Amino acid sequence: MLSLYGAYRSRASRPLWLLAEIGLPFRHVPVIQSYRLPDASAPDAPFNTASAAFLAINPQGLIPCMEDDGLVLTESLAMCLYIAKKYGDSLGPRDVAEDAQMTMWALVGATAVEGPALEIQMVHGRKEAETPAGAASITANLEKLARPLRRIELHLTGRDWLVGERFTVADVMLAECVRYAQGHPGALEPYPHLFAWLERCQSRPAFQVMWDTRNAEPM
Ligand SMILES: N[C@@H](CCC(=O)N[C@@H](CS)C(=O)NCC(=O)O)C(=O)O
Repeated sequence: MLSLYGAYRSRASRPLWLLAEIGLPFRHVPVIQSYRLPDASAPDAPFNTASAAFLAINPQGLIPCMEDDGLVLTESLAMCLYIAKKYGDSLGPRDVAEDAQMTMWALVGATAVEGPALEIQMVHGRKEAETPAGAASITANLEKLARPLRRIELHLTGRDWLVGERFTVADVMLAECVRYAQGHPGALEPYPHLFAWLERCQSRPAFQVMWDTRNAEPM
């Protein structure tokens, strides 16, 4: 049985959403980020990214981590692609061209969207956002997002989904990268097709299962 290590309040949300879409039984091991604990090395600390037992599985000390039939993967988007291809049926690629497109969208998410979107999430909603430095950081990161989001907006004009006219792992991976910027009012306003696509993705029952489980976890 596939094992998925990582709290829902982490990039584990990506494979966890996908697993819920597929309905695949799996073993969830709730590893928490060590920086979220007052003392990660305390004897009663929960299983965390600095625990020796976890470092034996992923020496990078990062979640998520996946094990399936002896294969260990780190990198949430690599896990998503693997799970979709092995277990996902139409959520995965039907041919080499779709495979390439799904890989492309994963890389757009990882290299162009995730970084600035996360920066926006980290500043937005905090007191820092009201300082000149915080506001400047949000503006700079919105500018960094402009090119990839415009690219996605154009692609989704006249399309419901990223690849193959159906919901696939590409939508899971990219939606979970774009989500970080979603809380900032106006961040997605210039991109109405992207905004509508994100709403379509997030209204799926499997997303809701993942999201409700995530929100039930302690902050
Ligand atoms: N590129 C990696 C990033 C993994 C990552 O940074 N995970 C964070 C949680 S979302 C983590 O484990 N942080 C723990 C730490 O920095 O000690 C992926 O997508 O899986």
